[in-house]
Amino acid sequence: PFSHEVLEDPLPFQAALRDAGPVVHLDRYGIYAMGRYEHVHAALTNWQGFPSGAGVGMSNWRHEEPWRPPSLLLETDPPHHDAPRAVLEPILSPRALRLLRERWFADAEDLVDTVLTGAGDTVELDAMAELAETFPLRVFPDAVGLGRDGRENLLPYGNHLFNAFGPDNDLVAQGAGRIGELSAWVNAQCARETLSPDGFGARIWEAADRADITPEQAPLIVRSLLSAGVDTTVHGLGACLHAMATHPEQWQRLRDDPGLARIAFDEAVRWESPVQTFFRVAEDDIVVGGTLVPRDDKILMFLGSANRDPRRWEHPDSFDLSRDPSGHVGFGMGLHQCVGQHVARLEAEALLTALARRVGRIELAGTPRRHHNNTMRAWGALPVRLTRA
Ligand code: OVV
Repeated sequence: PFSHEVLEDPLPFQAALRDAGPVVHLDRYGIYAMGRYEHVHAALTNWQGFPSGAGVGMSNWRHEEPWRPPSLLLETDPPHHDAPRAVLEPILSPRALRLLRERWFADAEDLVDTVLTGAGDTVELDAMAELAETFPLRVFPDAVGLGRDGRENLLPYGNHLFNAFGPDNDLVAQGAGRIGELSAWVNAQCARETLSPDGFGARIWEAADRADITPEQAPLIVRSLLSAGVDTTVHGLGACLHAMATHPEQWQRLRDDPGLARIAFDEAVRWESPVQTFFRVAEDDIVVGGTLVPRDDKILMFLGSANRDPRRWEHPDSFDLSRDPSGHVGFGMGLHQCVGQHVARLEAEALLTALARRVGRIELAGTPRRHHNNTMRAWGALPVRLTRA
């Protein structure tokens, strides 16, 4: 699953994985893998049987040292998981985000106006660089409370982190040279003194004042925002823009009813699964669909494959705003399900609404280029032509 051929187009591999059985052994890595919705969903909602505390990447921290201090959210199990999760959830809740909604919608309109300015009826641009990256990088670091300097470190840090969940291959080697410097910057942003007093980061530190978490836990929870909150959203938006550029009838539907923006984003997350995979470990010998998974072995949960499983979805490969995408596992499932999903949806809703108002047509203006990452399904370049409404 981590070869460049599969990263370029994972769909044939995913179909083969699902058809081979509920659980498949990948001899090359000595791991198990699940590709069907039913079993992925069941495993994700069984944290006792398939815990996260041995890491959610390929390497098993019962036997190997983690490359960075583990995440207090992603890479832990109850009871340790619960206080950090309980602190972060209300900070990122739909209710808390109501305060950001107007500003983010205005920021999205500004950005779309800027990219359309000066052009005639049409403008050609790279939708990754100009929209999918620019918008999250404009609104999210401000919301966390970061300073101005060094924000360009966020994407390469996340890119390496998501590569590091996979095998120790060329992609990890490419990122290894800069990761010391990038980690030092990220870690410095998590200190109380570095964060503005009115962002998500400051809210996390206030939880330490209330002793809901310890002062040692606070910076690591801020680190989770910076780790999981940027690349994921960028590639979720990229997936959505690519889907729209290749499905003009769905773009028209969104233009006719911008209230579909959230459905459009979730359908894009199902269709593309920007986060393709996470691992779990077998707590004990466990039989899944007739196959024994031995205690301590790592199992790859193929979220992207579950989201395209024809056993669960009608016409899984079609991007269709009339389907109900809820139940997709693109944000995970169970007690680790993405705590930032409401932030991602709000960013998407703001950008898609602004585009739907001003852009009559979005179409490919060249061949898009994939960006290969061991965990993310991503575009490196997405040349599009926008036609003013
Ligand atoms: C979901 C996710 C991805 C990467 C990092 C983290 C979480 C984290 O908590 O650091």
